[in-house]
Amino acid sequence: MAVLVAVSCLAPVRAQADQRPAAPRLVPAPVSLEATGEAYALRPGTRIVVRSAAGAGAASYLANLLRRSTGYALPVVRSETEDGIVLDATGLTGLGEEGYRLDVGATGVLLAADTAQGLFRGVQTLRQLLPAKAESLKVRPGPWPITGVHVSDTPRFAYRGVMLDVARHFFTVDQVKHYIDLAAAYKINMFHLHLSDDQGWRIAIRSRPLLTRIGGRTSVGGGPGGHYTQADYSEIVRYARSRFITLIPEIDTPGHTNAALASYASLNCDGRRRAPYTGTEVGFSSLCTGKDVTYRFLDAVIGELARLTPGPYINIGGDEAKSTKRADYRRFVARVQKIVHAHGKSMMGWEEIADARPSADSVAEHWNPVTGTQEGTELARTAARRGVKIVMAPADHAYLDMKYTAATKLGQDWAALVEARRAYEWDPAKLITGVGEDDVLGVEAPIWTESLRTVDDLEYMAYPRLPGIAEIGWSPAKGRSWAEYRVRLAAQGPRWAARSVNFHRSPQVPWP
Ligand code: TNX
Repeated sequence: MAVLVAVSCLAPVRAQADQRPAAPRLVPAPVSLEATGEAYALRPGTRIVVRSAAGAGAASYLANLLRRSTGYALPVVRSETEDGIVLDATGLTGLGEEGYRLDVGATGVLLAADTAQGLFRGVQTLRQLLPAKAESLKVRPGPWPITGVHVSDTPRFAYRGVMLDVARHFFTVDQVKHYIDLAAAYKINMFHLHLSDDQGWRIAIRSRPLLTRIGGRTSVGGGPGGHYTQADYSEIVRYARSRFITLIPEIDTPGHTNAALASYASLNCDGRRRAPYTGTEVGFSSLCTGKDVTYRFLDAVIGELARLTPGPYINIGGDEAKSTKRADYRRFVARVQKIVHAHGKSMMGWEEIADARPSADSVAEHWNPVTGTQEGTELARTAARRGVKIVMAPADHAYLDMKYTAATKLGQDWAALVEARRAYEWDPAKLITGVGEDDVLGVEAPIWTESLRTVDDLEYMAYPRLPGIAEIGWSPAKGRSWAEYRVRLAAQGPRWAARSVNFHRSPQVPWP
């Protein structure tokens, strides 16, 4: 057991309290954290020890990460007795699927969880107990102290997601992996991939080859577009899974479908192919909801996607269907929900689907920038009343494509200007009257890419806001405050710098 407070016996009681070791600056904040004042020194001979096969994934992930920066061998060994950095998934913490306990003392590190997933989340905490240079992609000189702590941790919400729009601008498999990796560090566990929109169709569907041959060849601004083969898609699924992140594919319907309407004439009510679209308007396209061919098409697309997707959800979009009559929209969503169910999945969609009597296994995503009892909050309330769980992604807090300030070159401002503080200062269970903690499945930070073309662009818009959304999803609501959070957030800056992440140096944050 570590000595908690290193002070002289003569020190008065008051002074003892004041000299408590400073807490390490962790994001997201764990449920409980106690600094011991000790440290474990990572050395050339340190071994990463797994007590059972369940620890192997988290152990090799940690070893690979730290080998890069320390240059140490860090062998992963399986042993019941050895010390070192010990990963133990014995199932005795009682902290749930994603919970973990982490004890770091001078003589060793013990990370314990009930599942392999819990160990992986705990490894993300362990990372932040090392100096920032541990994130470096090149070998750096030591020393490599791991700050002494006792941590016990488990998430507030089961769903903590990010969404990436690869339709407006296409991102390669490697770029997507990079985006996933950065988010995994903040205990994100859901990856919502926006695979189709007016400007592009990004996933190969074997039975409908024109979707990628025609619909895949465009993007905003007239660039060349691109698409994932089914093997590419499976590689993204596998990669996310190795980070204990569930992939949720979205095929946006019945609006946001110009790329599909340009590929197959039969999907249009007038039987005529649409011209490709490379602008940034929304709301002008619609599948022909009265034609059977539309549902045969969706059955084929959803069927192929469902077979490639181990996660429980297929996202059918459903947003901004301004060119679909309301009654048609309702019938359409009800019919597509049946198709999703027939392929063994649950339906997810933007909050508009709440209006179409989704079944209780469905999930609706709140995105409109409205709060309290304002007009526009009815959809989320309706979802809650029908027992449909809600993911909170209010555009005026959680959209990573909103400009930080009027001077931000990238992004949009239709919902709000969203600086780091605004992205952090909200509570998913208090935003909308009639939508409480039990109605909320979790939070998501979407990044729309009309104006974002490169990984540098994505990084700049996501950091430092994404960790704030991740903390809202993970950490207890009680005691959260911007004044305290901004100091912990500041400590992430050097970690991003060490990995060459292009983050926005928000003046609201006291970067070191
Ligand atoms: C609205 S929010 C959209 C997207 C745009 C985004 C830009 C939502 C469900 N739909 O189609 O890309 O705004 O911020």
